Amino acid sequence: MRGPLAVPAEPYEFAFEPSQTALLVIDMQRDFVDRGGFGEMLGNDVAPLRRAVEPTRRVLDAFRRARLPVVHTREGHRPDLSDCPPSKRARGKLAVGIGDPGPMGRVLVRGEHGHDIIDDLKPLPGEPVIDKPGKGAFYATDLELVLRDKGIRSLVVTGVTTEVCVHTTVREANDRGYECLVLEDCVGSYFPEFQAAAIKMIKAQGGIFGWVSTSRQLLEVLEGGRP
Ligand code: TIU
Repeated sequence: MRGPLAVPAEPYEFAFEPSQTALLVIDMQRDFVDRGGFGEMLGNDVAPLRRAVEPTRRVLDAFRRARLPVVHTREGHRPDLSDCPPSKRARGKLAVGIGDPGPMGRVLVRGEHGHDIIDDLKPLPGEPVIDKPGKGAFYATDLELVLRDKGIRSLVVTGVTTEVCVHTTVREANDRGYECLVLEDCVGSYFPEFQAAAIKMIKAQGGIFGWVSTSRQLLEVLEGGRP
């Protein structure tokens, strides 16, 4: 693929070199996204998260066809919870919290069914999966090393939830010098008002953390005349 390319975006067009761009798919885990998972058990409406799945799958397919790098993340902890701050475990005073038996196995514990990525967006062999103990994908992970080794400078960001792990990761990436394009139909929040505010915050002040566009606009640029 020839670069550079430019996608219509807000606050202005997002220019990127495809060979230096990765797709980041953040925390599309059963426990957050699926009906009957931990997120829904806490009383959240998973519908807005589920709406992000299909557009994200289209973008994922396009990156795979173009042989551009894809990186997935999962939020979770070691089975002994030695990498889970006690403050995180205690937060919310939940009857069922991190490490406890939940609807899809132990909540946010690596290796459990609910912790893994939904079938629709299942990583392919060769696509790195970054297991992260925090909300941000750079904190206490080797994501930066993985991106540096691939020569990545720009990130197309998708995943959940918009105002928590997506925002934290975009802020971390921005501080490290990465250019982030967030696809608003490929990110989701349990709270519509947080979705709207989180998207506005990224593109405010001349794009303080990054750019915002849609999957359709990106796919038109990436795959222009594809039948
Ligand atoms: N991945 C992610 O956003 N983790 C969260 O805990 N999100 C909530 O919105 N709770």
